[in-house]
Amino acid sequence: MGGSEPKKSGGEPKKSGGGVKKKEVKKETGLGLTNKKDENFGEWYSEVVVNGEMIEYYDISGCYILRPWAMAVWEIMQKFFDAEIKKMKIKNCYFPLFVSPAVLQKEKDHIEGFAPEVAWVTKSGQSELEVPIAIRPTSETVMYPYYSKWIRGHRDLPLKLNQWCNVVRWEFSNPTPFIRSREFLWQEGHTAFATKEEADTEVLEILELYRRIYEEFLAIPVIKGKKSELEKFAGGFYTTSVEAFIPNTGRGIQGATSHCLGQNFAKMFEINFENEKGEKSMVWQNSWAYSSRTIGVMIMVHGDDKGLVLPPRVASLQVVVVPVPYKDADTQGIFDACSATVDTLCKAGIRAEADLRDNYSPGWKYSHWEMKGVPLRIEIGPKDFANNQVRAVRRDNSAKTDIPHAELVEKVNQMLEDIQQSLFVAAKEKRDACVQVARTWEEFVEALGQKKMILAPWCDEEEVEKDVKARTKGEMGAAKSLCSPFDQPELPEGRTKCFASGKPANKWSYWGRSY
Ligand code: 86X
Repeated sequence: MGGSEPKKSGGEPKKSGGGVKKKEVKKETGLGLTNKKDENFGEWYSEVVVNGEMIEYYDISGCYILRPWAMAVWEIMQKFFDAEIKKMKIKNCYFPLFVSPAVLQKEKDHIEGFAPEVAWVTKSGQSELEVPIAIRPTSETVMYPYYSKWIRGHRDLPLKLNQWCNVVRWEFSNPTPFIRSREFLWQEGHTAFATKEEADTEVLEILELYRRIYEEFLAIPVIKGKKSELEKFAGGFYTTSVEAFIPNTGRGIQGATSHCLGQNFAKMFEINFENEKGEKSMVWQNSWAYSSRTIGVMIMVHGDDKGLVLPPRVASLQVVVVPVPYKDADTQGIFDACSATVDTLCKAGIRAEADLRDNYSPGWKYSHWEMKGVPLRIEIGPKDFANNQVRAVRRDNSAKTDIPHAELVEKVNQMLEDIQQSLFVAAKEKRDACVQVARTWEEFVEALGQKKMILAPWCDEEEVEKDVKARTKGEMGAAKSLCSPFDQPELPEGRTKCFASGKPANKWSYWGRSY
């Protein structure tokens, strides 16, 4: 199992771990985590993705099996995003997985830096292919030749396409399930407009959908902003992103990107049209994507020492109902009450199931569903049964509430809402506690050492960012700019100095180590 490359953390499964005590607990129940989130984050993560049944490790390093429990989260987000982009008149399509070398090379300027990550098919059976074929790392070069063909006049615009697909980037630095894998799932949107204004508007509309995926579905606070010249997509005009933060590692993580490509690709691929005045013009393009990385961020932000914690809106199972029979109780009555409870909840549109297996104890089932992160557990024992009530236990804070059967749907809906909200608030408080304003280099270095995300006034010069990277290089990786937030604190004109160069600052920017 696992790869052959050396690993830093969180990447591949480890054979052993934990002390004797923890192992004993594990033996008793067959459940539980041997690593604690705050003590050994990387190991905790590798363990939780497997024990929570999100991932199975595969025999190719950097490739992971997405189990139904993870795929369901992906599909819930997909359903939302797909419906929203359809409202924007964006249409789905599917382009081939394979790219000819000639087409891949067309965009050689920005491919150059990426070339080592491109995977190639060189053989069929035992015979060498005459021309090796690349596997798409992204689809600009695959799609844009056909944009050139399909766009002739202004009536062909805008052209707004999206595809849900997999891409392959043969990464060499420590692979981590969901966060950095060699194959991943994403949607990639590629749109073409007659005017810059239309393109600019769409960039922000899509970015808002990405914010909503993180904040409203995954309950993760993000910062919307613009990437620096060094960190933007080199082939594009400007890059916007939503940035999340992982408090345990003190690293920022790019959540999704929405690029305005300007007319760079239109030039390369000759995507021209005749405008209303009969003149030849070049289209303005955007591209945007979010990937299965979203799921990894969710696990890292919300998971705890008992396992996954799924926000209700993305949980394929929102409520698990567990019977708690006693020797001399009416076992059949309790089991029937569980089934009836599930029926009532499902009819109200709540995703609920009963765990009626008779070969596991209630305690084992509690641990199992806690490990899998189900937001709410309902227990029905003899006393609950007699009183025509159920006991609800929240996954996020273990709070217990007795609910009379008559109020079941109303109360459960309320609790799920509440869990969703609490997870967001808790994540935001934790994130905010990690944000540090730094006005000088000394403050910056100190905050970086404390695993903070740093908000600093900056002169916005590329050379200065390169210098920051060079000066912070080390075992943990260099610091870089994460984004310049759209929501800018006040910056007194001419009186604020850049934290790194001492030159006049012209914007606030977030900085930190990142994934
Ligand atoms: C950059 C840019 C862009 C469409 C997006 O971020 C949104 C969706 N694409 C992707 N990028 C590359 O262009 C790239 C190219 C090659 Cl050849 C590669 F091996 C890796 C890459 N990684 C990122």
